[in-house]
Amino acid sequence: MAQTLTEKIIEAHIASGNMRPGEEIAINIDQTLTQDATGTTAFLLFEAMGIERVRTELSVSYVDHNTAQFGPENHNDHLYLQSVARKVGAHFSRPGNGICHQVHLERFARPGRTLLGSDSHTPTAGGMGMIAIGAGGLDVAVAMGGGAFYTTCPQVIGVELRGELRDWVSAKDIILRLLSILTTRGNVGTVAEYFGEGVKSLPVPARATCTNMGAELGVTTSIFPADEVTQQFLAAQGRSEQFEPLAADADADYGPVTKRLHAEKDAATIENIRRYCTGVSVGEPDAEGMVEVSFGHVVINMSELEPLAAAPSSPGNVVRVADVAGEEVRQVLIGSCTNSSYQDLMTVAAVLTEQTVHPDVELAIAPGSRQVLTMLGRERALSELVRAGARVLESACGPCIGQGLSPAEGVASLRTFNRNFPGRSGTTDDAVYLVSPQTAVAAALTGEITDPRDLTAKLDIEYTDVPAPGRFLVDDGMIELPAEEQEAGDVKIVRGSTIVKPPLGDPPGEQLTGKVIIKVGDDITTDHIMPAGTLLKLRSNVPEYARYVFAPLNEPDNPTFAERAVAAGNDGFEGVIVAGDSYGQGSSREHAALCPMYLGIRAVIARSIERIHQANLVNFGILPLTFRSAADADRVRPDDELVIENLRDAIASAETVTVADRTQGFEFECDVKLAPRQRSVLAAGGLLRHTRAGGK
Ligand code: MIC
Ligand code: SF4
Repeated sequence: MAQTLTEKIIEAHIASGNMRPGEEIAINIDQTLTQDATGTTAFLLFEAMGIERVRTELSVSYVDHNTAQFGPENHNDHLYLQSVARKVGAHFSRPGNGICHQVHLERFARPGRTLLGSDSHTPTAGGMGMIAIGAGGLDVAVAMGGGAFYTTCPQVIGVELRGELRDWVSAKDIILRLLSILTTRGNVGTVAEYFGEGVKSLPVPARATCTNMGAELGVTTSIFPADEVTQQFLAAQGRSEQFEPLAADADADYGPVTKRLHAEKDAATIENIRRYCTGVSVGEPDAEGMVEVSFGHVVINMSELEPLAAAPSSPGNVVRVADVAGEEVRQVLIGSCTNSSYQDLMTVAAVLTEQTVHPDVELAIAPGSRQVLTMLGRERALSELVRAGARVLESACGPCIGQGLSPAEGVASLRTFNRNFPGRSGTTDDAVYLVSPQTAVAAALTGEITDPRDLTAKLDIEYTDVPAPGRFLVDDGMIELPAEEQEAGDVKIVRGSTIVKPPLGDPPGEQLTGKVIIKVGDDITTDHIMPAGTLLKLRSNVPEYARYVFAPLNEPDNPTFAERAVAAGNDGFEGVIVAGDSYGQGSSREHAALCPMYLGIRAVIARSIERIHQANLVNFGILPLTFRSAADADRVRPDDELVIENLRDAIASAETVTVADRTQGFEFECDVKLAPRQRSVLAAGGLLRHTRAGGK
């Protein structure tokens, strides 16, 4: 039978299960990637599993998130990560070497392989034709130890690219268009697979922009075929021998894909699906106004694309740049794992040549890797950026994760990043637009949102096409190799006092006697649950970090979420979080489960939960449940006492469970959407206990 590329790679790596979409499968993992903000916990958990050496083909530990180093915490983490990598057999990419996804694409990503990374943007490497999936650190630790990765066999959504991008329009506009069609919700358990005659016109880093920001769709991963363009990229990186041509079979079948949408609230999305998808059918609204929309595959004609932006404050809030043009801009930031490649930054430098940044705009640029930065220097583009007035930042995540450069109050900030969740920039009520490098640099010159196609008329700037380099500057001097196995015993692991062993979960009791500690609405991200920014340095210290769970939602003069959870625990209750649709969007940070678990949270009841977060909840022994009806979700209130009887039986096998709201005196049904292995993990009190007890 004809297969998609996703199916081919999964089939070649399947460890257990049937390849039927929706069923649980386990896949063997060739490579892993960790970064410092999630990696310290991942390696501490790896150590706690009692495995001495990594058993993958390649494991790379990057330091790119926490590089500001206010206080000793960050450097303590770096030294721990460097020494533990040496000992257990992982490569170590030193701070300054670049953002994990950019460096991995340049130096390690390989067509046909599988990669599991403790960062939600791991799918960046899908631009190279590999299956690259983001997961919690504990899942990555298990994979480093040679364990398979358990997930739902995905349904493959086809994204056909036709035509060719016009001048000033870029890969960022492709993924923003896709976000306007598929949205940030309702794509759990799917993979976006690109195909079609348009693919060949996109260089690998442009493909990686699309697969990177695919994370914002909530898909398991995104993937491009591996073709002559991939071959050329690998050759230019000095890795020709790693090329393998890969594509879906010509007659591979995509779809049909079905989405449940609200006939009125999602009218614009339904319109986009009609416009950009094949074989669309829209059903009749049910009692709640929801309709089933199904389609064959997405078709994006790149020749018709125009510059787009994700307006504040969601990556799914896509608008035409032309429609917001003229809005005043005070800050422009170019970088992040989405748009910081050599070609991206050379394009920016070409626009800035002989120009000066608008006097009212601050422009900062973070090259994605040391390779990009040194090449910009060699081409004299770096000096042109600096001359034009750009502030050049180190090759790291920096402002993307709120590490500095927070915008002033009430001003628009244009960023080439992938997330504009409220407050993520470090400024409350921020107004962050996500745009392409072309649109970003246009605003840096004009001081207002500008369609970059207008630059010629406005400033007499002609479009410059930057070709893919025939040879990248390859220097792996900042990637340390691990100690040989026989010498590993002599390596001493450096443990600063701020590195605290993560707590273990507990097996469930006979009954859950819970209290609702918080009730939140739709689209709650892990940035709401466990904010990063200035708190990021607390990642290796769960008791400290846990004080800030749901910090952005705490109300002044009232007890914090952490205080309420602890008080409920002292009164004999287990904590419950009640949420709306798409709970746990965004990052892979397992602290959004680990810290609530530390505070006594034992269940999350939501309308729907995103994939990585659902897995993290299970890994730390928190029961994820979904409301069967919107009316029940509306009715439950904060502080209500909720009881689930026969909890262990429910975890073992139930498809639904009855929750008694003792405060209001009513009962409601929830779905228990757990794969068989997740049930065993929960019964054991979390993945660490499950693995220690010999579980797979
Ligand atoms: C992010 O972009 O939110 C992060 C920071 O890279 C996270 C990982 C983390 O929280 O450490 C992610 O995307 O998974
Ligand atoms: Fe770093 Fe931002 Fe990419 Fe996350 S999204 S890995 S914080 S650059």
